[in-house]
Amino acid sequence: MKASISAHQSAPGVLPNGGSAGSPAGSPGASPDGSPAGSPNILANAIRDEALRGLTSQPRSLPPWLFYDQQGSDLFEQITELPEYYLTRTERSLLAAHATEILREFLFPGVHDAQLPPPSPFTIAELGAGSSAKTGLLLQAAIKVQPRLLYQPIDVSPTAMAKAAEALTAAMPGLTVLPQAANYVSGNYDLKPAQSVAPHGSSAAQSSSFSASLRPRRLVLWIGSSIGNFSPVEAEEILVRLRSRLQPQDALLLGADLAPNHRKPVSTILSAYDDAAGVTAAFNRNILVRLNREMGANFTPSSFQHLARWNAAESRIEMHLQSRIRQTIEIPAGRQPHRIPFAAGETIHTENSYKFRSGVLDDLLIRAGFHPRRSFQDSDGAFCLILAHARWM
Ligand code: AVI
Repeated sequence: MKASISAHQSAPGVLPNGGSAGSPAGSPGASPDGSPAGSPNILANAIRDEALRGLTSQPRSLPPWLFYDQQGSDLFEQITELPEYYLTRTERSLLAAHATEILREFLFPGVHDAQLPPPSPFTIAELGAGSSAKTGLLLQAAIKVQPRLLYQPIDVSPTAMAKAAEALTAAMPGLTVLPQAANYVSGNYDLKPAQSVAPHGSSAAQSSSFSASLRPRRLVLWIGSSIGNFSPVEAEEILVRLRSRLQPQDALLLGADLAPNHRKPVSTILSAYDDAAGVTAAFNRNILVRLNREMGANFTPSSFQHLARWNAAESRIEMHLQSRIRQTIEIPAGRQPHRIPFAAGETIHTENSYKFRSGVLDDLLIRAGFHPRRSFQDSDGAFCLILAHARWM
């Protein structure tokens, strides 16, 4: 069987090559995937508008999608390998341990028989797929169930997806990868159904009854704790938009970082966002480097200190850049530059990363039209994968 990569025609809301670089795997996005879509000019204008809006408001802020230029995406990849950043490796080990069970529950919800009927044809899609780093584990298990499989990664970065598609198809004969360059936050993406296939050797009459019971299904992955980079309201909107594209029997696999507990204290979470090697600090400051390059701003990145704070009331890590000194930043604009004064100690809020209680995730999924069926957690209760089917509505 030959593996193949197909290019998807541009959906509305597509970032051209040279737009924002790869969103984090599973990610990314956040948005990492909240980045705007359109031509390079639209992107440049969006950077300028959003950066100016955030920097001139009180408290000052910058949108986290600005992290992910090429340099920021590379730094994020390094973060995922840091000893302190438990999220990626924990999610990867959950996928490695439970891929078969996840697929079984997706295809045969609530069925515990040892003998299972042939499964419905299915496809796998992924929101904010980035480099699809962990997805291979699930695809490998899926291809054992269905030797010809369609995988539809959706991401703002065509380059990250193209690289991933090449590696995945080389490793998995029978896999077709159909990348879609789109911003999943806006909901402008397309989820292709699997082809309805009658089991081999069935008659025409049998195949029509099979196609009723073996309705093609879609499994959509939103993993990598990307949900954590959105406010609860935004996260629910993204889930509602996804649900509106699904049929009952389709399902979502959600990967989320969990709230602190006695085995994962706040200090563990804080270290994941303030590592000893300073990679997260460089990732945070890179946003200023990007504004200098792309808007002609005159930030001195080293005059801003990286801060990671635990906000218990909101159950989230906040990243800030704190001005070490009193200073004024200038951003060119026509004849008069924008002048942005900073007091010593004043911060720019750059990112939220929400940590969830599992009940909160279940409630969120139910409100968005899903039925959470199984949750998989590591032994420290640090991270979870939730499989949720689209509910009848
Ligand atoms: C992409 N996202 C899930 C990461 C997170 O953990 O919130 C982004 C990140 N920020 C700092 N470190 C990693």
